[in-house]
Amino acid sequence: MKITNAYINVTSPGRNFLTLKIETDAGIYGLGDGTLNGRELAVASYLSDHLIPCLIGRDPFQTEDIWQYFYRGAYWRRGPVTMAAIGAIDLALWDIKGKALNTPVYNLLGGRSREGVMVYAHANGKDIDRALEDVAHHKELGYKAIRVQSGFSGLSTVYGVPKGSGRYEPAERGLPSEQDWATEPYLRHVPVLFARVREEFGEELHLLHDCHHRLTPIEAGRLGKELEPFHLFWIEDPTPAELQDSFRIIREHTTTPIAVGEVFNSIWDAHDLIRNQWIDYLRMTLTHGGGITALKKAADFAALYHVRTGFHGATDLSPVCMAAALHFDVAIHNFGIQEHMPHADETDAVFPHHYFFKDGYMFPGDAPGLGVDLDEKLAEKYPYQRAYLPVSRKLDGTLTDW
Ligand code: CS2
Ligand code: MG
Repeated sequence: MKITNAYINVTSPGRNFLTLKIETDAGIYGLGDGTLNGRELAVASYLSDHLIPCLIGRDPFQTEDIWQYFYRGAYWRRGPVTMAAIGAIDLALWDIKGKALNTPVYNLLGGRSREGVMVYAHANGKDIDRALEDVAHHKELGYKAIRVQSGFSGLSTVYGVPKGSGRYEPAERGLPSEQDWATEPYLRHVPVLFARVREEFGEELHLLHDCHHRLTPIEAGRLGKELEPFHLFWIEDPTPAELQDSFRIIREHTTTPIAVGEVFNSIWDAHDLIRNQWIDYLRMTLTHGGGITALKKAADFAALYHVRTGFHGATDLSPVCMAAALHFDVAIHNFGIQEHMPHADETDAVFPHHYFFKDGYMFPGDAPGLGVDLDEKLAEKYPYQRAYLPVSRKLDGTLTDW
């Protein structure tokens, strides 16, 4: 089998997505998600102008050699744009492989290790009472695990809480908005929030919280310790992870489990975190981490150190990435949990798929390949509109981590 053509599709059904389609001389095609929220066109150019010309004529079954060709062959290694482009190619090739062998991709990764994949939902509110209402709503929908974020007095906008009544969408059209941040009221607020959630819903519900890179290591240690009575499933991105050694400090102060990695694009971003057991869950996702070929190696390495997966699954990863994640999640042994932010209806219409949600779990479906498609005609109705993630400033105006 040979690759005969490949092209990108940029569409915006509810939000921007970049999809790669690879066609073969067997009439089989594969899809890959290359979406990099706020930088989609950089990945589009990296694919169209640099990688696709080198793809034509290759054997799509050679997932390992093609991965190495684009990783080592580029000379300039790693980075979110490069690895999202390689991730898109890799997902499309695994899609082709599954279709050609007439089997779901999970069968190429060891087969099903479990029936369904436990997922977690996002519950949020502008204050604790609203957040509790949203927890109740998602519990009603059947979720066994819920991430809880809420606003608190002193800040006009808070990460993870929609500004208006609409859905929380991590990207806004137009230039980046600026949001305020203040650590001290946040650190006072979060333990109160989770005391209320546990009081209202008891101990059974898995609770998660995203600190979104905003604390110093010792602040994260303090928060983790103060949350210990509420037995969280994890605190996420407690501190920026460029200095992996920061997590040693957090670990010395708390037993609250730690998840990190949605902004990672290489196992080298997590190497020390894993081998020192400074984290409990790796959040790297297939698109941004270089695809199934890369993440299978990362997950197997993590398994040696009791680290499980907890893939990123926000709406800025397309249904192609979600489908691939569910095939991966259902197969690997050290699966932890999968993030699930349901896409907008128009997104699901552009990306028809076999995966489905039922009673707190998701199932990849049994279609050959990844079990997701792209309705290119419908996609044309949603032209790309540049959008950005917000930036964040402390109350004194200092730019900080959003
Ligand atoms: C968040 C994301 O889902 C999460 O855990 O951190 O919503 C993140 O803010 C966006 O994916 C950024 O594009
Ligand atoms: Mg996050």
